[in-house]
Amino acid sequence: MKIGITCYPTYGGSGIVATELGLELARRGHDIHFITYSNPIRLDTDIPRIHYHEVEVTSYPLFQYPPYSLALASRMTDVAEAYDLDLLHVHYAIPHSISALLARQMSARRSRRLPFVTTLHGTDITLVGMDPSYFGITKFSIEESDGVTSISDDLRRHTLDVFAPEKDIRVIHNFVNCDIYRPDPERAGAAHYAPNGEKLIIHLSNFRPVKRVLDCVRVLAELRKTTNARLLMVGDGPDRGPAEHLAGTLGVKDDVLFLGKQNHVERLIPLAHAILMPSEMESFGLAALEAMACGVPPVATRVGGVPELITDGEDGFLEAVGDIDALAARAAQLLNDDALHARMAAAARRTATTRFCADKLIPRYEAYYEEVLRAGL
Ligand code: GMT
Repeated sequence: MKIGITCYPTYGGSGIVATELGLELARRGHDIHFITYSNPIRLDTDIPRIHYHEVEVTSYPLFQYPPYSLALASRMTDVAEAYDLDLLHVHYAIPHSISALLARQMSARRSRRLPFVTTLHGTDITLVGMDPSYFGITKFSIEESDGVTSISDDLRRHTLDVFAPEKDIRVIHNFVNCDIYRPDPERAGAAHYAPNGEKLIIHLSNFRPVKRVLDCVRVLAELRKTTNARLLMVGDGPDRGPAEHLAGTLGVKDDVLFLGKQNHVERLIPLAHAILMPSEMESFGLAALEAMACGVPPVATRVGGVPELITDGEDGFLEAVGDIDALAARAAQLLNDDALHARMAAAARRTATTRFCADKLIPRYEAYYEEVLRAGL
């Protein structure tokens, strides 16, 4: 198949899923055309069958907000025609599915059939889409999509309840490449971050308020009362400054290492003994899955689709949002009880490999594309 993929090319779960999906599909022989405003972060464009088409958004003094959605729709239409695309797959509803809808209509004028699949990732539904200024257009874009997938049952339920009760929405969970994300029993390189033999916990996110990164710092401060531990903070975003400030205030500045955006998180995650994901909301929790594939058990909050990934007490721990004491106690348990850690690390890897490896989930996308293509005939 020839597939156009659009996503946010920056750091963030939806862009990562879209990029990894494109790479996996190309490995399986499909021609993949990324249509975005810049090169997606994890995308190596010299891979066979991977193509990249930049969307240029021309500015003009009249435009206070250059109309990216329109430039994208135009580019989608042109790329579809030039490369004979079979369908578009857009990640994150706003504004990508509306651009795809326009591209479908413009292509029809040129006698080209161009169906599109929208994958809902989370905040496009639970936060942004709920805002009154985007609600109507989000609902419309879901209704008009030729196919809709959701990355968890929880997100599907929420979408049906709030946006589109009649829509057939397929759940295709997040996936991970289990060959790239794998345990490193030696934790080679950990000493660089833990020169005094500290145990490491890690947090990865885009540092948005929904991730509650300040809770990570509070948990570390609490954890250090019983455990010689350090926290690796990977990523960047609006709450990084406040988190750095809080680390100073709580007296743990030297034990919270802010590493910024990292291109090879698969090298960092296996160095940790646990991952911390204290989010306010998480439709799935891709970072936790990546860690589990590395045999790093998660200490997370019981929200959204997270329980579809983590079984509390077996392959990770789930606690209430904002319960710093409970999160710190769980992390302490994992870091101080080697037998428990070994059992949970193995269970976490097993969950990733048996249920969420790319080779299990990618064929579901392929089958869904075929179904969408057949449906319109
Ligand atoms: O978590 C974020 O803020 C990024 C966001 C995105 O769309 O880029 O992530 C969402 O998509 C991920 C991949 O499908 C999911 O694993 C995350 O759970 C989801 N984030 C939220 O629901 C907050």
